[in-house]
Amino acid sequence: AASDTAASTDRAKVDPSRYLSQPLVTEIYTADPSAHVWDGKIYVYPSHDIDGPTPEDDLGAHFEMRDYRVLSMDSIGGKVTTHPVALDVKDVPWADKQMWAPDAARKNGTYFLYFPAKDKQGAFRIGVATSRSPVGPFKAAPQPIKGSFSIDPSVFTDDDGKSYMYFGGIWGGQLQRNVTGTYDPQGSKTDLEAPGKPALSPKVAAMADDMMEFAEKPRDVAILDKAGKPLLGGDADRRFFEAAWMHKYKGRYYLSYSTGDTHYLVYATGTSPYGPFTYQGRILEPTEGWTSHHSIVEWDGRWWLFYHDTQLSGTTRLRNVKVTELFYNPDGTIKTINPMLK
Ligand code: FUB
Repeated sequence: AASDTAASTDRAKVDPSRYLSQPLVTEIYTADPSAHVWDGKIYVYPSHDIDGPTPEDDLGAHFEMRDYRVLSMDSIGGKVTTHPVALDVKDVPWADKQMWAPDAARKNGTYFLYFPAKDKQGAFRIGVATSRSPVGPFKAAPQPIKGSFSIDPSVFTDDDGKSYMYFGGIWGGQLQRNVTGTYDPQGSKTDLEAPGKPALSPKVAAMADDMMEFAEKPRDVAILDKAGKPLLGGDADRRFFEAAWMHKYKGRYYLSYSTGDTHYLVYATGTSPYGPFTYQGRILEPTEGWTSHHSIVEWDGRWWLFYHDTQLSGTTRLRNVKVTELFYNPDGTIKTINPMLK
């Protein structure tokens, strides 16, 4: 992610009452919140940001996270508990560094933590770890998920019980280095470098019954404009960058994601978990800090957007997670949220 420390530090001096919502926790820095409701309680699986020594660059080398900690709460607006370390990179045999945005799932009483990390060759892969408790500790599988690559896994379970992993991210997320299915360290640094061609797509794969593997080769998730044409690589305000999330509202599938260098959270809708999805609009205008990453869940009959900004630190690498209510229009479109109050 590009450097914007000076700009965001200035914005951090803004009166806190101008923010739409306040950080969920202040004792640690957290980002990329994946929220789930299990047994009436809300669990948030965030990245755990730390202040490492690496300078900022366009590939996010400054996001040097080494472990995960789960947050939980009985209600939105209620007390938030920060749980002890759920998984440390030193306990993941294949992983070297950069424990980026995770997600979790539950099946038959087992909780699954899915996480990206760089392996010893510097390639992002996606790992899985299990626990009998939603807050861990989790035990990592010895190898990354076979056939996995890139970053930002999120696992959606449909009404029929079938689960799908969405994943991928360009630039530092390395999707552009995996176009052939094999990691190419010499591949393009950022994207396809073809602004007039279809943008790189997020990936989706159905999960095997045991939730430890893909049941199929990951497929491209097509994101189309209203005319049915794929969004192009040069369409930076709308094309996929990272942070895919799937939710279902009134029978329709909503794929939401970050546009990265243009800092929007946007969404596209479809009639199947595999897509294609038609671009609809923005969910969240740019927040403080370079990255934007979110999840959407229903709790107590209302819909909630978990997101992050850099209110506490004013520094892109040290983020804090937040939550705000999400509203739909009668036609199923989502009302755009401005994270800063006017
Ligand atoms: O937290 C590290 C990376 O920054 C995530 O994987 C991206 O989605 C972005 O938020």
